[in-house]
Amino acid sequence: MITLYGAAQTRSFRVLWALEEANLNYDYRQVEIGHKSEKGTQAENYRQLNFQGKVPCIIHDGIVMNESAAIINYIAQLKPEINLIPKDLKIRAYYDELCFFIMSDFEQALWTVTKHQKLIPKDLQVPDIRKVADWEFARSVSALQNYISNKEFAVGDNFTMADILISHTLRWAVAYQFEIPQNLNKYMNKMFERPAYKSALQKEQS
Ligand SMILES: N[C@@H](CCC(=O)N[C@@H](CS)C(=O)NCC(=O)O)C(=O)O
Repeated sequence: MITLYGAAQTRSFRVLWALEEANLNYDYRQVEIGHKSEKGTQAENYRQLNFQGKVPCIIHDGIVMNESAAIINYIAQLKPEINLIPKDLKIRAYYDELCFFIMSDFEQALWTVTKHQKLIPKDLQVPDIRKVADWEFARSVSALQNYISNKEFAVGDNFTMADILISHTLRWAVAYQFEIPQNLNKYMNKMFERPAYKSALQKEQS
């Protein structure tokens, strides 16, 4: 059984969705971001699991993991028969490139805006950072537009965890009023029709 620590409208949704796609049993525990209370991410017992004091965090079979992209890849490998991660070396290389692009480039403008709107102390927030983020986002969304083009899935002919990473991050962009091109919008909405996405949403809201 996997234990997932998460919070609504955060990157832990990626893990919830991945668990639903993999059809694995799990125990979802909601924590309070930034709080020192018993269920807070700054509580001493939580920080012993995740010294970043962040979500997501999973515990499974004696290991603790704290990075969303690494966690969903791990989940994919627990159920190899579902093909949620490519087995072919060259396709896997492309998959990795795309996932690292999302985590190291595409996500960054969104994360900067999120932090400056609500996470970092008020006296450190720079409202004008939005201009820089808009510029950075425009650049990386154009790269993503090329990666996805008019494909149904990001990698190969079937759904993979890369689709979770990309469409979840696109949803984040839309929530923060970044404009996304039509092909990416279409791709994202198609992903949200998946039953596992809907189950994950329900789980997050319950
Ligand atoms: N690279 C990490 C980032 C995790 C992260 O920053 N999580 C945010 C929520 S999406 C968080 O817990 N923030 C709490 C904080 O910054 O105190 C991942 O993708 O797992």
